[in-house]
Amino acid sequence: MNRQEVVTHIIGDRNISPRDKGVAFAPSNIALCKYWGKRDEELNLPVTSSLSISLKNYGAQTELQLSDEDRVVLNGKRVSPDDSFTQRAIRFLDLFRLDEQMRFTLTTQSNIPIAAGVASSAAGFAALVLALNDLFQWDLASKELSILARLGSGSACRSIYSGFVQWHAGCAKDGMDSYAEPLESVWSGLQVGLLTLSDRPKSIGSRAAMKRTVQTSVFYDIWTAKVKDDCAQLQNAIHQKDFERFGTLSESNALAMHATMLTACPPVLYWIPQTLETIHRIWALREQGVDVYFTMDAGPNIKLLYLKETEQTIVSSFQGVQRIAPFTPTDNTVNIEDVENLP
Ligand code: 2P0
Repeated sequence: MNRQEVVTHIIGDRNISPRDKGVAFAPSNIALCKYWGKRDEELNLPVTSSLSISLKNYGAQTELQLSDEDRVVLNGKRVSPDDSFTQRAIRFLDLFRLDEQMRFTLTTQSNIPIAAGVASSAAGFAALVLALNDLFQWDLASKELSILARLGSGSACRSIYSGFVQWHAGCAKDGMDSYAEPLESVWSGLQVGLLTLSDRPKSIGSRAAMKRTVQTSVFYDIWTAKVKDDCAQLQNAIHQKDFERFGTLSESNALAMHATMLTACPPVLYWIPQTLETIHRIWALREQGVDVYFTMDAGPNIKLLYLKETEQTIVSSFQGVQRIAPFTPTDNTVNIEDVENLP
C-alpha cells in the first residue's frame, strides 16, 4: 500500500461533507524511548516501538479552510510556496482532496520553543489530521487518526494524545498495526526542562540521519534489542513512579541512540561543546544527590527530566531553562503570548 491507498482505506465511504472550517490543537511530544529508523520510508513505519511524553499545552493550534488556492500561514505570516514546510504540508493535503479543484488555507499557531529542538512537525501534522477530521466530519477513532498523522511524520502519531504515549511498531506491511496509544499512568510531579544550547540549523535532518544510521551503523541491531527492553522497563518505572529508574532508562536510551549515529558512516554528531558541558553538570548534580536526568533528540539541545520538588535547584543551576509540567491541569489551548515571545 502507498500513502494514498492507506488514506482511502481509512476514510472509506464516510459521508464526506466539509463544513466551513476545521480546528484542532495537538501537543508536541518528547520521546523517552526513541524512534530512530524506519522499515518503510513512504509510510513512516518504524523498526521499533517508542514511548513519549506529550508537552501539555505546548504544540500547534491549526485551522483548515477550503479556499481558492493552497496557502500556509504560520504564526501570522504566509509561508512561501517554495518553503520546505509548505511543500511537505501541501503534499500531505494532496492525499485528502475530494477533487482536483479543492484547495486549502492552513493556518497554524505554534507555541513550541522551536529553538530548543522540540520537533514541530509532530504537533503540526497531528493538529493537521485532527483539523481535517473536524473539517470533513469523519469522526475517526484515535487509532485511525494516529495512523494518518504518522503518514505526515512518524512521531506525529504520538502527538494525537496527551500524557505518556506508546507507539506500537507493528509488523504489517500496510502499517495498520503501527499506531500510538496513551498509557493510563499520570505522574503529576514530573517536569520537563528545555535547555536551548544552540538555535542554529542542524547539519543533517533527522530523516536523512536515521536512514544513514539504519544502513551503516554496526550498532543498529543492538539498538533495536535495547529499545525493546527499554520500552518495557520504562513502562514499569512509570507505573511504579520509580523516578531514578525512569530517569536512568530515558538517559541511557538517548545516549544509545546517539551512539548509533556516531557509528554511522559517515558519522552523525549533533553535539556541541555546550552539550557535553551540560551533561557533565547534570552528572555532577546527581553526584550531589539532586535527582535530575536528561534526554536528547536529533540536535544539540538537552531536555531535563526532574520532579517538582527539585524545581528550585534546577532553575538556579540551569539559566534560561523553560519549564513544562506535562500533567498539570491547564486548558488545552495555545497561549498566544507564548507564541509572541518566541525567540
Ligand atoms: C523521536 N525523533 O522518537 C525521535 C528521536 C528524533 C530523535 O521522531 O521522518 O520528524 O517525519 O518520520 O518523526 C524525529 O523524526 O521523522 C524523531 P519522520 P520525525 O522523537
